Amino acid sequence: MSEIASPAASTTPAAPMPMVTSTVVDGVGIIALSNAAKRNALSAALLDAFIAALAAFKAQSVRAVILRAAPGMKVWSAGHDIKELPRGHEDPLGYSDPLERALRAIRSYPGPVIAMVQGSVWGGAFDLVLSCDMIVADETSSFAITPANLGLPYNTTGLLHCISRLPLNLIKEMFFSAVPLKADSAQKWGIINHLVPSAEIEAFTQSLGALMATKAPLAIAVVKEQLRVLADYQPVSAQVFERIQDMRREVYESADYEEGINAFLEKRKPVFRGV
Ligand code: LCV
Repeated sequence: MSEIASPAASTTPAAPMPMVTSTVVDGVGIIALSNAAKRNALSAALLDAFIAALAAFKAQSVRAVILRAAPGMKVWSAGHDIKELPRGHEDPLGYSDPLERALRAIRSYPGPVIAMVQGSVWGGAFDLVLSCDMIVADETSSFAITPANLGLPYNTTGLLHCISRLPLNLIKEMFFSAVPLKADSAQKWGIINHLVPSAEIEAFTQSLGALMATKAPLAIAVVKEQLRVLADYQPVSAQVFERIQDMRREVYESADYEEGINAFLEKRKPVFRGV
């Protein structure tokens, strides 16, 4: 019988836990955000791992994807990693920002991407779940968009994502108050497709994904892409776009934006002075 080598005394440090795990179950790709210590804050490292997992599913022609938090997490995602937000004189949500790249990866995936939400969703993570094709959530879910807590000028693409999904009065209340919207209100406003009890949400979401994975993938992909192009189509003149960028630059170069980030890092409430 071959000798079973005893594990060598580990001299090398244990490999860090992956921030994202992925698997395929009955033809459905499942990506779980797994950085519990940082409440799944959307750091460049986590988002690059997410984008890579999605690309791997695309290469394997996985027809439906579920995006979830690892089991047992009370926070689905704490939103953009505030520690990685650029400080002043740089657009905090520019085209090449890792969060924006992740949103585009979801919206261009040639199959349904279902956000399965348990726990609280914050800030840019709200944009992330809205960019998924549908949302299944349980009674513990809540949804908040929080630039007003940071003094951050949200970007036009993100506002367009909201406008194409939600009524203006709800968008304004969520952006201006930064108060989390609870599950029952999210269902009432049509943010979530299905409100499912915690005990049933995994099986429900898996069966929805598995059902869609049996349908014609080319027909689904072409409808998804048409809906993306049509929903994103908002003719804006160059002058209007430049004016919007000017207005946003004034905000991300403001003392309030500095104060918002510093207050978070110093774990205190921000004091905004409108300058
Ligand atoms: C980095 C974090 C974060 C985090 N970044 O746990 O929408 S916009 O425009 O605002 C956009 C730019 C955006 O998405 O901004 C981020 C918006 N997110 C938020 O405002 C949520 C900030 N986080 C929280 O309010 C709390 O962390 C929640 C309520 C999510 C969870 O509270 P809980 O008491 O369970 P802690 O606050 O103790 O956080 C645990 C660790 O995660 C880090 C936080 O700094 C702490 O790290 P340390 O243990 O090193 O202190 N963390 C949490 N959120 N967005 N890091």
